[in-house]
Amino acid sequence: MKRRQLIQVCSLTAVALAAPLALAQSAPFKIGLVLPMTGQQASTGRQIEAAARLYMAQNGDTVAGRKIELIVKDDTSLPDVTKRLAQELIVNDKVDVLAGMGITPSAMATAPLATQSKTPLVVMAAATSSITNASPYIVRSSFTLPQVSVAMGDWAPKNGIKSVVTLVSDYGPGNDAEKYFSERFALNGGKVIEKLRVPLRNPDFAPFLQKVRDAKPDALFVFVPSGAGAAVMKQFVERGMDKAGIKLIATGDVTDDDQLNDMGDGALGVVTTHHYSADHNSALNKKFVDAFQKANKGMRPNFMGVGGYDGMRIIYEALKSTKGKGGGDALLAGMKGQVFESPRGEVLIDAQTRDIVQDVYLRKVEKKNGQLYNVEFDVIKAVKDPGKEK
Ligand code: VNL
Repeated sequence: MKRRQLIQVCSLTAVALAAPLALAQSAPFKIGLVLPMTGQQASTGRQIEAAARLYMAQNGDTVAGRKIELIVKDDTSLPDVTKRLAQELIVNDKVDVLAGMGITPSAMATAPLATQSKTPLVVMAAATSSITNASPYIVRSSFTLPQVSVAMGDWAPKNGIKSVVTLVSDYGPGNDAEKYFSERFALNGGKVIEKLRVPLRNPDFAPFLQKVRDAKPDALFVFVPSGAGAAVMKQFVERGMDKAGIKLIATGDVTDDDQLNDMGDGALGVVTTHHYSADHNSALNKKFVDAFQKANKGMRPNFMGVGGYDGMRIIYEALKSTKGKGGGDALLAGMKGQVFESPRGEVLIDAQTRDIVQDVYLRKVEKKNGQLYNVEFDVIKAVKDPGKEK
C-alpha cells in the first residue's frame, strides 16, 4: 500500500469510528423517574419531581454534550405498577438510568430488572436497609431507618426516658426502625414494654394509641412513612397522650417538613432523629430551600426532596465521569465514592455498599418566625447504615 492510500484508509476508518460515537454523544441521556405521583405516597412523588426539576434548572439540561431527558412515571405507589413501568422504560424508552422509588416494595420489585439490564437504579426515597443488597446496580441517595433509629436509642435513655412502646408501619422500614431503635435502647438499659405495628395502607392509629395509653410508657417511639405523620400527631394530641405524661419520640419521617407547619402547636417539643431538616443551618441549604419554595408556590422541601436533588447530582456527575458516553457499568462506577456537600450536610456514596454515609441530627420541633421547624440541636457525624455492619 502506498503511503497516500494508507493515510486515506486510516482517515476513513477514523471517520467511520467517530460517526456512531458522535451520534451517541448527541443522543439524549434518559432518566426514567418512577414515583408515586398519586395515591397514599403522592407527597413523596411531588417533592422528588420538584427537586429533580430544580436541580436541572440550576445545573442545565445538557451534561457532557448529552441533553438530559427526564421521563416521569406515576406508579400510584403500587409495586406491581412500578415494576411494569420500569420494564417499559428499559425496553421501550431505553433509559440510561432508573430513579425514584417512593416506597421499599417498589424498589424491591424493580431491583431484578436493574440487575438483568445493567441499568443503574438511584433510590431517592425508599429506606429499608436491605434495598441496596437487592441489586449491585442500586445506589441510594435517601437514608436508611437503622441509620436514624439507633441515634434515638442512644438519646432517649440519657434524657429520662426509661420505658417505651414502639409503633411502626408494618413493612420493611418500620421493621428496621423497631429493631434498631429497640436493640440500642435496651442495650442502654431502657425497657421496651410493647411493640405495635400498624398496616401501611389506610392505618387507623386510634386503637393502637389507646393501647399505648394503657401501657403508660415514658415515651412512644414512632415510625410512619412520609405523609402519614400528621395523622399520628393529630390522634396523639386528641387522645391527650402528652397530658397523660407520655412523650412522643420518632424518626424525622413523622415530623416531615412537608406537613410539619400544619400540625399545630401539639407538635412543639417533639424530639426526632433524621438526616435532613429544612432548618439546617448552612449557606447551601438556605439557597436550596429558597429556590425550591420560589419554584413551587412556597412548598417547603422535605427529606424526600433532598433525596431527589442529590440523586440528580449523583447521576449528573456520573455522566460527566464517562465524558458523556454513559453505559450502565461505567455510570455505576462514576456514582460510587462520590463525596459532596448536600443541603443536609456532607455526604459520601460508600463504594462498597452503594449506600449513603451522612450526618444524623437530633432535632426538636420549635417555632421560628411563627412557623414550626425541626431545629437541630446535636449531630452524629458520618453515620454508615448499621444494617450493613454484620
Ligand atoms: C419508606 C421509608 C417510605 C421512609 C417513606 O415515605 C419513608 C420506604 C414514603 O422505604 O418505603 O418516610
